[in-house]
Amino acid sequence: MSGLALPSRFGLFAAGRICNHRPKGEKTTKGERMDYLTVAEARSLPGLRLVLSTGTPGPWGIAARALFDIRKVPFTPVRQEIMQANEELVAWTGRRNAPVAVYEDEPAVDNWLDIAVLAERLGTGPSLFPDDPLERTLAAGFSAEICGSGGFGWTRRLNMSAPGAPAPDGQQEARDRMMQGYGMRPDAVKDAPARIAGILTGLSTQLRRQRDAGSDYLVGDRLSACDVHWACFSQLVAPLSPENCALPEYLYSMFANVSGEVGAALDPILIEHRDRVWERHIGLPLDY
Ligand SMILES: N[C@@H](CCC(=O)N[C@@H](CS)C(=O)NCC(=O)O)C(=O)O
Repeated sequence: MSGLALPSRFGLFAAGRICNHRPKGEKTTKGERMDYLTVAEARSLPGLRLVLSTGTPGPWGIAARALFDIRKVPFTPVRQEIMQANEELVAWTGRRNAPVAVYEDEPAVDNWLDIAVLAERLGTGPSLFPDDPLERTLAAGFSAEICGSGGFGWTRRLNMSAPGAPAPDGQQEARDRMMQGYGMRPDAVKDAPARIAGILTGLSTQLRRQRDAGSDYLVGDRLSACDVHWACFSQLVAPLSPENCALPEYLYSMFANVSGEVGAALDPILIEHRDRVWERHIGLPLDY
């Protein structure tokens, strides 16, 4: 479908938001519209199919969506159920979780870098990577620190989801099982705060340098994928306001529960930056 048909709350950004298929009109738990096809409905369709977790603003998925939107790549959203086996998805893509991007009959991709590169290749909107090779390396490095295995998102997930942490009703066991697949080990939980704080400090140090040099962005003088990655992943330590992103109560308190060295490393410049990126480049409110 065309972005022009979207509700006006998307504002100017609607012109760039071009999911090409929203046939079902399903409402999410917070009543916003983000319509997904099932795997069975989507797998034979042409174009880009983007598998996303329904009912949860998983930062990897939200970032993938934002990158395709910014590059103006139309996609069909496809449903993944968090913590579930997602057998049809596995049969189609070899993946159980989200996001997964499948373009035409090409192999599915699920890694943050492969997804950003696919968006760059298919799209026509502003580039997601700096032109200068050294700046590009730095930008990819920041994205790796934010999204990569052992990075900010990965480690914060361990930090938030230690056994016994809040889970949706009756889903404690499923959550703990899922977390085994995301590196849950006692030593990983113990070491998580220092790792998270270190990454936050790296990002805020860079943002201060950039601000002193007159730039609003992490690298160079324009938006890169790493800015979008930080904006989307920042929810894990500083949830967007309920007006901008309504979260289930358990998720909001989990995201907002920062203390100790993580809290101390949460420099306001990190939040100013992510608010600017959401407002200027991604668009609010966030539906999911
Ligand atoms: N494939 C991604 C990571 C994806 C990921 O961690 N997905 C999580 C996001 S919270 C997910 O799908 N969780 C729900 C589930 O496992 O069912 C990457 O390698 O960059």
